[in-house]
Amino acid sequence: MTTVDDLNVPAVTEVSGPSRLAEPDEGITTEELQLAARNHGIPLEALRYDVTPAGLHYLLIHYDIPDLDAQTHTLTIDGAVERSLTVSLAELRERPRVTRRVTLECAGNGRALLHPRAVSQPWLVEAVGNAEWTGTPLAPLLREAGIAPEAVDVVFTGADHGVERGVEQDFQRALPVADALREEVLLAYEMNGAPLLPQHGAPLRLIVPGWYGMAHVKWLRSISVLTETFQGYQNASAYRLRQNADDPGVPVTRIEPRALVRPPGFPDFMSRTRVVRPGPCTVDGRAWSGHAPIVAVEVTTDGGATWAPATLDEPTGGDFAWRRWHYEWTAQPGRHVLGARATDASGRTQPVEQPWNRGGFANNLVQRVEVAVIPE
Ligand SMILES: Nc1nc2c(c(=O)[nH]1)N[C@H]1C(S)=C(S)[C@@H](COP(=O)(O)O)O[C@H]1N2
Ligand SMILES: [Mo]
Repeated sequence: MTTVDDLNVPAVTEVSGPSRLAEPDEGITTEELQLAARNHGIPLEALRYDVTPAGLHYLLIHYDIPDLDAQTHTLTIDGAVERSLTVSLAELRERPRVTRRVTLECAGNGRALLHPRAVSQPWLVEAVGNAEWTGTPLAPLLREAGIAPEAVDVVFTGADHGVERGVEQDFQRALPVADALREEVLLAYEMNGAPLLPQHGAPLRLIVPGWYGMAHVKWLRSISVLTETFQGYQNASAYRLRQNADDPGVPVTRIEPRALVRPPGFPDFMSRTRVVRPGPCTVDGRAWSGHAPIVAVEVTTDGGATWAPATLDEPTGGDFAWRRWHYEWTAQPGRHVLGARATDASGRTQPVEQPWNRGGFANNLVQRVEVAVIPE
């Protein structure tokens, strides 16, 4: 019989650490490309839309998209609660209905730009989207179940199943009880006004505004309350900020501030270098943070040597949605490197040196957009 140990993955005894680091001169592997082709990013020109159309929103799916039936799907709530609950999707739809605009960003966004890079989903900067999620708040359901006073973590289990670094598992992520009870956390069954698409978690997913993507468990089928810290793979092994493989690290939680430039002009097919005509050019983009509202965006047109303030547009989506900004640039002939730097109300900003960690998480290094200003 074949076991998970026979797969071309590290043995279970080696899995406490993060994924391997690429050699200094190692290009993107076929395995990384295979992941990149499954899990696409937002085309950067789609930063023009305040609400990201569902088909342009980034995707991250660890295993396979499971085959679930909205008519028969149920959610169970059990563990350290006074009464276990099982609710159907129809029952969830009868509960109070809330719609929120929420920016989702994968914790691995920026990973492939790190030196050395962790070999995993090789994101550049495009693992982000800002959708409108509709569902019912989680907290009242947890209160109805009656969380035990000694409860510590709430574990969310998806219906997808796979093997990761030798560990066979359902996709599971836990939140500390206090975070699970935050009023903004939703059990979402719609995205942009339509039932969830299969790839975004149909028929039910968790939305944890402000947190990196891994917390927003898709294909949600059960919620279990624990009286001790959850030791599952995605909390205890993956999604930790560590400096080396032996470092226990700290959990990845909220989204670090980031601004992205919507690339101006038109692209060269292969390099994606932008071609812009000389003269006035409005440079714009989006900025967000999961810690606190964005208070400033600065723009560079010389690769970070100098910075100028951008104008923030009026917020359009509440505390957890990205915000548009713009900057009037006079493009002079020649080569330029554009970028933007966001600062939030907590004082967090974006580094100009890479914030390196072993798993390549939360890398909010300033983006580099290569522009060639060429007369017609
Ligand atoms: N069940 C389940 N939920 C999941 C995942 C997964 O693989 N399985 N991926 C997570 C990660 S890492 C991210 S970044 C987000 C991506 O959500 P999206 O594909 O809707 O953009 O879903 C999260 N929820
Ligand atoms: Mo992610």
